[in-house]
Amino acid sequence: MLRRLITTTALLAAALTGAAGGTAAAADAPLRDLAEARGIHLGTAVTGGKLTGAYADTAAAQFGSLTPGNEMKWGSVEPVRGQYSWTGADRIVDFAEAHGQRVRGHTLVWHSQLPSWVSGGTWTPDALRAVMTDHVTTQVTRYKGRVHQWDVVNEPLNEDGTLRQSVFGATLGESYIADAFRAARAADPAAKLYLNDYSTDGVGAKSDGMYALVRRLLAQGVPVDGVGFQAHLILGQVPASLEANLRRFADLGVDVAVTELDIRMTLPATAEKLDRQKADYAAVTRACLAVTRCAGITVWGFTDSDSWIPDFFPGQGAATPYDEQLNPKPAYAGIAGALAPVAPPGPAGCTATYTAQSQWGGGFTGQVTVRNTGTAPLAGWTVGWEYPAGQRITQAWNAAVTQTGTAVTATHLPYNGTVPAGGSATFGFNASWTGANPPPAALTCS
Ligand code: 9MR
Repeated sequence: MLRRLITTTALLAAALTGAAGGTAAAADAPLRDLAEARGIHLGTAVTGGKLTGAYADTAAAQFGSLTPGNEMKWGSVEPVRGQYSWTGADRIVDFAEAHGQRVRGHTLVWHSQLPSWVSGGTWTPDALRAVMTDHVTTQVTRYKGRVHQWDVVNEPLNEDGTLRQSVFGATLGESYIADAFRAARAADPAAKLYLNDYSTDGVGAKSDGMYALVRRLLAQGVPVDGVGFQAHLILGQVPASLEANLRRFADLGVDVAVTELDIRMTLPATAEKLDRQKADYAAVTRACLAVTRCAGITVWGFTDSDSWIPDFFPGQGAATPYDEQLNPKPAYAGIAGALAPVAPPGPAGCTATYTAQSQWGGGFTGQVTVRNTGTAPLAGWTVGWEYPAGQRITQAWNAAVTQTGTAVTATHLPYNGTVPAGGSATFGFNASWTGANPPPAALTCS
């Protein structure tokens, strides 16, 4: 949990300024810094050809990780068998390095955006396996040490969780996944290797299929380091089980990441919809933060002018955190707000003070006030004192009070254990006395 705590006071101050200002622009700590301080990476997909001017400035300033939207796909890098073209991919990797950003490599083996010599070829299993592992080896070797995470296999499953009958699945069965991961591991042992898919964000048939697949692969010793959840979401429909789903995969012993986040809406975007989107972006961010093995979040394009949504879903759009003019939208503030620094808990502490209430022949009523003198809430309290003159507790309220000889111990009840910083709780008791009834010399509180 320590990695979730902010240590930089400057960031805390910046975020507080932002919150007070209430606008995205006022949150002057960039998303990438807010995210790093909370132990995750915040990235974006980019289009290499647009990396100039304000687009480049925003991508560099706000995001700690870049993913080529298309430039590392098989069809882009090896359009002709054995002839590689790295220009587009290099441009993004070079840009990332120049701006202290990581690179998520996307993607090595996918049924879509394949060159026609692969998708249209007639393959024996051995020939396809050789071509695939050559491709993986060549690309991962090319960027060895420069790509932090690879989506080794993308979208391997059908909606019902069964293996997609792509050219790879149909020709090689599930074994192609293991072979691709092993080739990637051999080419760059330090890169984190991910299996990535869409519509696996919440618990359901497809994510159950993915879960079973990851278990099988791990059981075979296949080097799967992480599972990517694309999270192409619809306004108001962040799966309620997102966090639980991420956690169940993490519990298998792999990292998880949100890899292609966007949240689309029916156009036109209204203030109300943008507000809803802000809450949705915040919810996804919180889900990742809540899962220790969630490595980060990548948005699939940071500006609405660079989003795939309008082309693929006519009438839908406005899916990213920036508008087409590169102004931050409420969604930006949703992410920033969720990433806001968490103040570390201050020193805990409490004091207890005794007040005599009333006294009569042989009996008396006392009251004790517990004060939280720390800067974090008390999650419970115990008060102790001595009655060397022989007083005996006979009855108590608002605390469980026990006495052993002269030692009295009072502990909170279920309803009054939580005491906010600066707050107090009070309990009382009746006791008997003979001879003398001096007040407690000192009370301890812990
Ligand atoms: O953002 C990509 C877009 O520019 C392409 O036209 C599209 C073609 O399928 O691919 C987009 O990215 C996809 C990603 O690579 C894999 N998951 C789904 C994404 C959206 O289609």
